[in-house]
Amino acid sequence: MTETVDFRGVRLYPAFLDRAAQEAMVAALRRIAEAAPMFHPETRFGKPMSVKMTSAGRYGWVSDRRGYRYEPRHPTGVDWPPIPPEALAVWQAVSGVERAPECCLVNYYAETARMGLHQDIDEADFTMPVVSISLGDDALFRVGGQERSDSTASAWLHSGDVCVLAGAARKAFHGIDRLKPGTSTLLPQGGRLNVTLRVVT
Ligand code: MD3
Ligand code: FE
Repeated sequence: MTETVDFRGVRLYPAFLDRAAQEAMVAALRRIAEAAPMFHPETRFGKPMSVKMTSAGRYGWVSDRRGYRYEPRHPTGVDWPPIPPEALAVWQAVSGVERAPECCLVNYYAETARMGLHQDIDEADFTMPVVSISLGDDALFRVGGQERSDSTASAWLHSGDVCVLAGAARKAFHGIDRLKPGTSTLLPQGGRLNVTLRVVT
């Protein structure tokens, strides 16, 4: 079992997935993107996000001019594909809860993509953790407190790292400031994939 590190209430499992497990996860994510193609969500202001996204599970996360929300179908109208067993196994190993995740959100960061500081508060039950899996290039992760004005701290996330956001950290502001391109050979085109598993209802 891997050691954990506490980073501002975020439980980090460095190198939780070995190379073979990372490759299997990427293959599973490619199958998700074949069924439910990645898209650049639009912010409330109509500006496309730099990160591309898709989802698996009963609910997927979408954003457009109508706002941010979970939807039972991809914008094209197709059902989201099922959450892959490889991702469910990570959830079962680290989440500490009995409920199964209902959304597996897949984020793709090209070299220059970033994600601004935000909270994940569109879910109904904040006693349910969020589990995140990093794949590909290193990413500079920033986490603060429950108020946007709270001080923040940063750490690099590496391919194969898993984070568990539970307790007070569940509602912490967080974001991805930048990638360090060329730091991983996992994805032939470079960049970074992040998987977050969530209970939505
Ligand atoms: C800390 N994704 O999809 S994952 C997101 O790397 C998101 O793609 C980032 O933020 C990414 O919403 C960060 C790690 C993460 C996820 C949820 C959190 C950190 C969190 C919720 C609360 C605090
Ligand atoms: Fe988030």
